Amino acid sequence: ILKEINLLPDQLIMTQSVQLVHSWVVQCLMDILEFQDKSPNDPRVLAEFVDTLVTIRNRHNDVVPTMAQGVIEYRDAFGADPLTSQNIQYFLDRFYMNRISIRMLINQHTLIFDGSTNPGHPSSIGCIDSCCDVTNIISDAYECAKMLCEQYYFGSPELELREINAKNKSQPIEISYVPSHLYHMVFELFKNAMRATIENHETSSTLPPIKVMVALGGEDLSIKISDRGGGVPFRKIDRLFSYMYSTAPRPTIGDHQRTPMAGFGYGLPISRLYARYFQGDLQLYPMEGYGTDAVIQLKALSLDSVEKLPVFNQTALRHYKFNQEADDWCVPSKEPLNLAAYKAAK
Ligand code: W6P
Repeated sequence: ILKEINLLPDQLIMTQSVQLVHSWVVQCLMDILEFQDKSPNDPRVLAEFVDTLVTIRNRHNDVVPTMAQGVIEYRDAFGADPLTSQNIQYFLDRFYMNRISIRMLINQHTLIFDGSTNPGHPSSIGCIDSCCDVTNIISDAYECAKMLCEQYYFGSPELELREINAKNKSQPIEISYVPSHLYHMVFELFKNAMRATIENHETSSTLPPIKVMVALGGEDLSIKISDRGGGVPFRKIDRLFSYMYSTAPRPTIGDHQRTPMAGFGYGLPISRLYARYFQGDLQLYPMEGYGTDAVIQLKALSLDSVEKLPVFNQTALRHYKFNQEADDWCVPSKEPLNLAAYKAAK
């Protein structure tokens, strides 16, 4: 990742924010290297290692808003050209995927080396729940989004939740998963769905409910969250996932008290990374004028849920170096529409 940071546009690397994040990454590498000659069998070394991991985790708490600050500084100074946007998108998807993985490993290690088991969650090993109750987490995330929504808008759409467990008709839907990841994704989608619903029904007295469908099949667990918030033009969907184009207000670093309702900017792309991290995905299907379906696909089988990580190789390098090639599809709007009129005008 350090190598990839160095391939970013110079003016972005030079921002104070990216320098800061870079220094954190370097420091963490050095902290970890301290342990290369120490014995993992010595309990004091293990305790010291847990302390180091906790220090590392805390040091990186504000990476996302800090990087966002750097991108905003760059965008304000040099504009948002599609090429740089593509580079930043490629980099941040990989950088944040790496971060999700490392934080998950740190959490796993600190929870397990803590020595105690979690009595409330006998099916959990560290942060992995082998019987993660999907519907339960969806309801919790809905309730929390609803509270936020009511603070902002003095009202909130109802939830209509349906589920089908095709594997085991009468059983609750359970998969092996990291509950906090699932919560993060559905919470983000609920905030967006609620905001769209309310802003699209400002003049009406009733709010259409948010409808959620959960299905467990032989391979996939699918969650569809449908709102009637008027949708988004299909052309603009990519921007909702863009680190550069998402019109986030300047994030306040260190201020975790006031989380904005929706539109922090990085909620959707990072939620999609959580889904992809265990080989799933998150997609939006808008119907402009009506509403939006947000669909999360996850692997139902733990054997399929293997982590997805970036590797730095020639292909990655090429993404940073040679992505300014010509388009291999024509752009119809830039061609003369009516050749006769075009000639007459000339
Ligand atoms: C919208 C925009 C959006 C993003 C994510 C999830 C749901 C929705 N609904 O209108």
